[in-house]
Amino acid sequence: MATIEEQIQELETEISNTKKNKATEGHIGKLKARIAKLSAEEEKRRTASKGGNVKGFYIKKAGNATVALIGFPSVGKSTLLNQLTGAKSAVGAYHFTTLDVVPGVLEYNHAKIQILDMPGLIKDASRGKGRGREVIAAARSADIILFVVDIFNPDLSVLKRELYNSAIRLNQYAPDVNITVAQQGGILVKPTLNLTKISEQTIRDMVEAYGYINATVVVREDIDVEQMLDVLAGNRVYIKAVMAINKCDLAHPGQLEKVEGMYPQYESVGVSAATGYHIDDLKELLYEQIDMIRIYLKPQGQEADMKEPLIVKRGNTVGDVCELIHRDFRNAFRYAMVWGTSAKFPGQTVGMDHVLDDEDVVCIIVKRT
Ligand SMILES: Nc1nc2c(ncn2[C@@H]2O[C@H](COP(=O)(O)OP(=O)(O)O)[C@@H](O)[C@H]2O)c(=O)[nH]1
Ligand SMILES: [Mg+2]
Repeated sequence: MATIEEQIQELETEISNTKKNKATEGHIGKLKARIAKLSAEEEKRRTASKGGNVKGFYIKKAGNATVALIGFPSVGKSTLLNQLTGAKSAVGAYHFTTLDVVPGVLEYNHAKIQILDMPGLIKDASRGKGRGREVIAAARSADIILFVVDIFNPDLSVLKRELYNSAIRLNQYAPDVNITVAQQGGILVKPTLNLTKISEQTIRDMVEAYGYINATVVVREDIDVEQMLDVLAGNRVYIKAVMAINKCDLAHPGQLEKVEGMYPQYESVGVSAATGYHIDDLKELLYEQIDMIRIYLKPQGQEADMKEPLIVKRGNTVGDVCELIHRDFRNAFRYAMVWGTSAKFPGQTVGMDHVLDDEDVVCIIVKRT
């Protein structure tokens, strides 16, 4: 009996020996679904034998959001961390300076953004090379990935592939597909729109190859084979990614534009971690990405505290703010008054469902006990 690894190897060989075209799409999809299934089993076995979580650097989440610095050795990640946060991560003109994940905190507009300096993520990290597995585990838990590239050597393809193979999806949402297990009836595929990148038959074959016998698959998005695999595997994390193009102090005119042109999919800033050039622009970009807003609280009958805002996720409501202040605030809630851009007029009376805006002033009125 072949081991799981051998079975995966065999399926991968079959895929690479299969011509890729419309006619073989379904077959390849099926093989990939089988690999996904086997990989999931292998992962389960590995974590079970290690008694739970992959050990390594477990970094406590701190602040309002976490940013992971990802880039090849010597591109300037540690220098950038020091520049952004004042943390002390060893800087060296040689590879593999950073052996452990070093956290620092960037305070910007009152938001506290935790930044993790990762050991240089290298080729085959997803297969456990170097400290790869641990680095990936830390990256998976980040809210934002900040790619750091050297302007003289801006290639990212290896790193992108490593992250992709580690079930990390960048600047993408989870596909809008639902699989519901049924008692009978086989596999039913129900698209709610016209599918142009994958056939219903391929979806059915893949779901079956993954091990479902009876299931309804509702597809609300024009997905491709890779996205269907993401749905089946179910372990993908979806993370925002932006880019810092470093060592701009040494660049020639026009060079930054060239590198930016290589990566239209990422918002980027050209910086110099060594001189501090455009570091404020990078802070602003990170702040925009974490999508937090500032809420100033006004105790009833008093002035609002305009010094220390509450930092909350954009889209949060008055009810969410109540919960942050105190567990019992929701129960005791009567109404709130709001000043700022979310209010129709200053001091508007609102309920718990009212969605707040950046820099709103909120006064929450609670029942007397
Ligand atoms: N000229 C220049 N050198 C830099 C810059 N950022 C980092 N370096 C240098 O590049 C080398 C590697 O930096 P380091 O931060 O250790 O890179 P890491 O391996 O990605 O953490 C060090 O010698 C740094 O002084 C920069 O913006 N400009
Ligand atoms: Mg370093």
